Amino acid sequence: MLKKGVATVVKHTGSHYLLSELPQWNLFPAVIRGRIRLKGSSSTNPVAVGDVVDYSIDEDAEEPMGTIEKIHPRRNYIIRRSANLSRESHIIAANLDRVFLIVTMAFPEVKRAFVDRFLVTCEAYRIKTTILINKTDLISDFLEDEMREFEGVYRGAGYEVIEVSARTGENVDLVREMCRDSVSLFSGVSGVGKSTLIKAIDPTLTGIKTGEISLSHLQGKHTTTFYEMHPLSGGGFMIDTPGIRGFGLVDMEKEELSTYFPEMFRVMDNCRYKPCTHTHEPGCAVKAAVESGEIAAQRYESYLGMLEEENKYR
Ligand SMILES: Nc1nc2c(ncn2[C@@H]2O[C@H](COP(=O)(O)OP(=O)(O)OP(=O)(O)O)[C@@H](O)[C@H]2O)c(=O)[nH]1
Ligand SMILES: [Mg+2]
Ligand SMILES: [Zn+2]
Repeated sequence: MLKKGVATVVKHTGSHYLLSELPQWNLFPAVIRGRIRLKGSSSTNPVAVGDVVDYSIDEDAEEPMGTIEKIHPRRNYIIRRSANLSRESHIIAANLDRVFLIVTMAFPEVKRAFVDRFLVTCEAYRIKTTILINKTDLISDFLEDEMREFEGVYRGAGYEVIEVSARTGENVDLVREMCRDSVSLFSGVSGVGKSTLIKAIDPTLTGIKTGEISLSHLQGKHTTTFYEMHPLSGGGFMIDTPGIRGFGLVDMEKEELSTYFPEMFRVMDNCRYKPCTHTHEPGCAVKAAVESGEIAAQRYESYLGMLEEENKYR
């Protein structure tokens, strides 16, 4: 008999998708009917983990394989440009309640331009984002200063920054609590400990692979290769992702870019000219806030870098 229903995409294996009727966890495979295309999108993946879809499945078949008939409109999503100067984009995941951006102070070292790009994309889709500084068990006196400075910059901008350690369990209970009753996503470069942290949050999750840090490059080895949602025994669902190599912005008007920097958004109402690019205009409140130290110079420079990059694409 042909059964129809609504389910959430929890994994894309390359050849097919795995679906589950959340909040139930009843995995079954499915493929896309024909060529579902996102209207006007150049995305390389029409269906992403977290997508809610209509499906049909012949339950009497020997090896039932569902068909994805339709993708429901997305509440939000995270998208990045696939490679530098490419027009193609990749949807990382859709319909998220919260994103955790995982960084480490060393092994691998945090790249702030990457962090800022990532945060801008989350702001553009109004996704609540929390920064986790993992591997605090490795923090030495030298890194301690850098960590305090990092925290100052991002807390100052308005973000929640939490120190965690998958190894010692520091603040793991807190993160587990934040994940309850929601769909969350772990993102960050390879080797920051995304998969290790998920296993710390829910030790019953076996079968999640973690990788060593390459000692010659002090980087991760791209251990996780698929986007995959996991049910957490403490409640909620967590999407583990492959380490991101680079993060290009997609679909952003130059005029709106500064509104995705919360600390600029707070003061830009006082700029003399509107719209203001916060570059050359006299009476710019953002530039004044940078000069007074209220806005971190590093964040402002990231903003200028993104503006510059947007110019290249147009
Ligand atoms: N000292 C220390 N090491 C950690 C911690 N968390 C993770 N690691 C180590 O970091 C390395 C990489 O961990 P993974 O969980 O595979 O990293 P990942 O972010 O999932 O990496 P990709 O899947 O490649 O994107 C492993 O050797 C972990 O044991 C931590 O809190 N402290
Ligand atoms: Mg991983
Ligand atoms: Zn301005």
